[in-house]
Amino acid sequence: MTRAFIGLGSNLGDREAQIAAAQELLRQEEGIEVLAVSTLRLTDPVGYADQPRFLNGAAAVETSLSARGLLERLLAIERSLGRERGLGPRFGPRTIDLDLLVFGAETIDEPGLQVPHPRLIERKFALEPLAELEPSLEVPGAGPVQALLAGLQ
Ligand code: PH2
Ligand code: MG
Ligand code: MG
Repeated sequence: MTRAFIGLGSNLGDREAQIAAAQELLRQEEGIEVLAVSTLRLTDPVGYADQPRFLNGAAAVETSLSARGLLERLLAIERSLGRERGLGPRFGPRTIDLDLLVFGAETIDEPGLQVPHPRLIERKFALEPLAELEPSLEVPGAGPVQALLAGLQ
């Protein structure tokens, strides 16, 4: 079993409803147990400014899946909630975004699968909910989430 952390994001349509639906679908997955979900917060868009504010949070899960297996489930949930890839700009608006942020102590750099998430340590909107869930969480190769967040502020 591996403990993993998933970033939750939405800035198109009913943000709260889509994040709630994503949580519900995560809970229904075999091999994924949702341990905790952070509070959700409105955040200014990063990377591509001309878009609505995001609702962001994070979930802690325990899973019997591999990192690749978990990622595939996340992408399937995104698709089932109407996420369409490759249409808008990179970092642009999205109905639902489920990002694999941390997968146990693993560091993976493969096509389509990088953990920890390559932009996690520079993103307050991703670090903050992680720090809320577990301040002492060690981001492999980077340090405790609390220290990473303090370094950004
Ligand atoms: N996601 C992005 C790009 N920019 N900005 C905020 N505030 N929150 C996000 O979740 C986000 C973003 C690409 O996934
Ligand atoms: Mg993302
Ligand atoms: Mg994503």
